[in-house]
Amino acid sequence: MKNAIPDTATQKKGLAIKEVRITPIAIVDPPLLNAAGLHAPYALRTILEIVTDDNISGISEIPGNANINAALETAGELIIGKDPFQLNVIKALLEQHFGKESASQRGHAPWDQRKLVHIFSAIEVACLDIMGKVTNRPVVDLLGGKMRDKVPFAAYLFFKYKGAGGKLGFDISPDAMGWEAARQAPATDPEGIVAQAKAMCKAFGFQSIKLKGGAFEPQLEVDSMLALREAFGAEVPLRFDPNAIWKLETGITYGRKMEGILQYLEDPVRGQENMAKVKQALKVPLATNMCTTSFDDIPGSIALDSEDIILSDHHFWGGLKASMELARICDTFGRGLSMHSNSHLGISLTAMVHLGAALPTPPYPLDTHYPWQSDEVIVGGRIPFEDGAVAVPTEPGLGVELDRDALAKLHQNFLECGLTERDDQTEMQKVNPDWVFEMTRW
Ligand code: GKR
Ligand code: MG
Repeated sequence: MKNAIPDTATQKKGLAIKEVRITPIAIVDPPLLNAAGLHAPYALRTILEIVTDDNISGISEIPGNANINAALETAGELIIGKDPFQLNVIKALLEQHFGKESASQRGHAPWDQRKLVHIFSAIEVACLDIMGKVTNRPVVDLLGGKMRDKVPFAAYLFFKYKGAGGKLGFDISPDAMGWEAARQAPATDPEGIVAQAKAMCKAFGFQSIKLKGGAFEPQLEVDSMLALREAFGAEVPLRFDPNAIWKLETGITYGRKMEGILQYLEDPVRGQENMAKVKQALKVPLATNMCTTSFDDIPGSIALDSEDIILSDHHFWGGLKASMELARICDTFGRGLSMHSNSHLGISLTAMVHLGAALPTPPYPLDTHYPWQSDEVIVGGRIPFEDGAVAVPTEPGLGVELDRDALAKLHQNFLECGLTERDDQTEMQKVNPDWVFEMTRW
C-alpha cells in the first residue's frame, strides 16, 4: 500500500520556507583530461538558497545542468511553506512528484546524471544549514557530532593540456607563480605528472595522491604511477582511476603492474561483475564511484563482492544524512569509505568537511578538485588547507555565507559561456574532431 504523506512538513506559523533561489554559475576550469574527454573552460555549478519566513537562509551547491536546474525550480515551488526540519516528508513529496529514480539512470559517464539525488542533496544541505542556524549548532552536530577537528584530502592529479581555462582557454597567464603556474602547465607524460604532484602537494600539504587516468594508453598511465612512487616513496599512498575505460584483461594486466604501489585502484573496469573479477585476480583493494553508486546497487555489491571501498558523494547519494547511512552499510559489510568529487567551490567542500568529520570510522583522505579551481562564491574567499586537511567549521550551520558580488560575477560567467551541461566529448572534439567517447577503450 502506498504511504500517505503526513502534512507535518507544513509549518503554519514560525519556521516555514518562504523563498527558494536558484543561481546557475560557471567557474573557471582548466583543460583536464579524463575517459569522457576534456573539461570545458568553465565547470557549471548551481547555488541554492532557501529562506524561511524568519529570514534565516541556508545554502548549498550542486553540479549544474539545465535539466537538473529546471527540476530544482519545480522542487523549489513544492517546498514553499514547508518546515525545513521535516526532510523525510520533503523527500516523500519530491518522490511523489518526480517518481523514483533507478540506478541505471546514472548513465555511463564518470559522473552521476540522476536528477532526484542532486535535487534532494541540494535541498537537504540548505535545510541542514538552516537547522544549524536555528539550533546554534554546526551541521556536523546534526549528523551525530564531530569525530575529528580536521578532515584530510588527497592531491587529485590530472593529465591535462596546457591552459588556464576560463577566458584564457588553452593560453596561460605568464606572470603566474607556484601552484597557480603549475595548474596551467601541460601534463601529458610521467614527468609532467610528477611536476604537477610536487607543486600541488607543496601548495596544499596533501599526504596522499590520486591520478585520474583513462586519457592515454594504459602503459603511459601506469608509468606515471611508477614515476610518482619513485618521486614520493612508499610513505605517500597512491591511487589511480581510469574511470572504467579498461577491458577486463587490461584491468588485470595493468592492475597487476601497480599491485605493489597502490593504496587502491579505482574503477579499473566497468560494472560490478567485471570489478568482482578484477578484485579476485589482484592483490590490491578496489574502489568505486561507478559500479556501486546508489543504495539499489548495494545488494549486487555484496553478492558479487565488487569492491573494497565505496566513494560516496553527497550530491549523488542524496545528501549528507544518506551518506551517513551509507557509512553504516560500509561498516556492516566491511567496505572502506572515501569521497568522490567533481569541479566545485567552497560550499560543496564545506559540506564534505562536515560529513567527513562526522563519519564514525576515519575515511580515506577525500578526493577534491578544489585546487583546480580559482574562483570562490563564499565570504572570505578560498578555503585554506593545512597539511592537506580542512578545519571543521564551528559556526552554526555550514559556517559559510554567500558572497553576493562573487555570486553575481559567476552567474554572469554562466550567462556568457553558453554551456548548459557538462559535455566532455564535445570539448575534446574541438581539439580532435574524430574523438568519440567509448565505454571501454583499451
Ligand atoms: O573531473 O574529469 C573529472 C573526473 O573524471 C570526474 O568527473 C569523476 O566523476 O572525479 C571523478 C571520479 O573519481 O571518477
Ligand atoms: Mg572515480
